[in-house]
Amino acid sequence: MSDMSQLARAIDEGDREKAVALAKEALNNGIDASEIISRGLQAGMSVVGDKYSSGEYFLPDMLMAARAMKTALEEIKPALGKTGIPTIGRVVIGTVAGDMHDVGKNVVATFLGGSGFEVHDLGLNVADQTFVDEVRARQADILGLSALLTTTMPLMGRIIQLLDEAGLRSSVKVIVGGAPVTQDYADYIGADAYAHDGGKAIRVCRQLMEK
Ligand code: B12
Repeated sequence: MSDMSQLARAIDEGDREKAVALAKEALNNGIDASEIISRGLQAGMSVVGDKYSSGEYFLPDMLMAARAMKTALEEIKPALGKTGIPTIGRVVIGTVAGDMHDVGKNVVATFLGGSGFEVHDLGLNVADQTFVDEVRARQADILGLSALLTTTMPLMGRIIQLLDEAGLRSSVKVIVGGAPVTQDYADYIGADAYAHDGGKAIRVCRQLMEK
């Protein structure tokens, strides 16, 4: 009998071998692949996100969990058939132009990818218009903008303005983050949401999808 909470715990512990073995066992026991992903892998990553947010976990814990998740996911992928990995929503994310900081953005992208979002990471130093073009091309539900410098932060407001001018503002939720960014600043530039770290970003993005 496969217990999805055991699989979630293996992800939480970053135990790659155990996660793969439990995922295989669940498949052999006839459990649906999408259920293994949502109730096992994604559930585990949500716990990791919360622990990271509360300061119980640090970056290496989250990276080990993400690695365990990725390997177990590879094991399950063939069983998903044509339906593919079930996705909660489509996210386009990147660091704004002139900003070469991408460690935090990568954490957020990994967390969101690991918790069931389809993530299109545009990288760093991304031109304003590229965000707009990619939101349109990918039909993104959420746009994530990262800025680590006080000098590049204002570009997030500019991108929101460009989305508006392109007629895309009502179809995409914008979430902003980065060390100097605050909830007040997010409100000031008209973003839909702000998250202080990758763990919170999972919860906030899930809430955005419910709206
Ligand atoms: C590493 C680093 C660099 C590296 C970046 C390497 C890389 N590939 O990212 C390098 C060496 C390139 C660099 C360069 C510079 N840096 Co620098 N850098 C840092 C440093 C030490 C750590 C940043 C980091 O990786 N943190 C770890 C991650 C995990 O945290 P995080 O980025 O905050 O991300 C988390 C949250 O903010 C949030 N988040 C982040 N993005 C997003 C996006 C969304 C959508 C959401 C929801 C959440 C979210 O979730 C993340 C995960 O939990 C910071 C200091 C600091 N404490 O922040 C300075 C810092 C950001 N740098 C600074 C400066 C000044 C510079 C330089 C101008 C230095 C120089 N004179 O050349 C250049 C600028 C280059 C450029 N054009 O961007 C200043 C910025 C000051 C300011 N107020 O603007 C800081 C604050 C250092 C300081 N105290 O002076 N830097």
